Amino acid sequence: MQDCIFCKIVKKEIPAEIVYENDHVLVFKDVKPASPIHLLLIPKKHIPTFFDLQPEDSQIIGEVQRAAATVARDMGLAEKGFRLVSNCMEDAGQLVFHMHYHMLAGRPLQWPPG
Ligand code: DGP
Repeated sequence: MQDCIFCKIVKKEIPAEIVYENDHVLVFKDVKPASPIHLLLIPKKHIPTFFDLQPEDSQIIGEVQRAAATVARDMGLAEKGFRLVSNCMEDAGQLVFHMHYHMLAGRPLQWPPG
């Protein structure tokens, strides 16, 4: 999508610190980290929110989640773990309308979140 910042990162039109990429998934560092490790995991396909998911997107979303495990292992998080969260629309604080998961790790995290 033309005006989507994450689509521009996918197309390498704007820079990002990419840590993992495959045909369907891109993982890069969040520009405003909320924890020592804060990554964004996105489908390369432009899907604005969960409400836009189509049946054929199931595999892509599964790949995003599997990429979380791959990246976490590579980053040495297999022992301590990580949190994966996705903000969907206004009340959750979604700012970028290209579906994404935040991977937060590297410190004990509070629960419930604010
Ligand atoms: P959310 O509120 O869930 O939509 O989170 C959007 C996140 O995206 C937020 O933590 C900041 C991050 N972000 C926004 N623009 C950019 C960017 O251009 N580059 C990177 N790396 N992260 C961005």
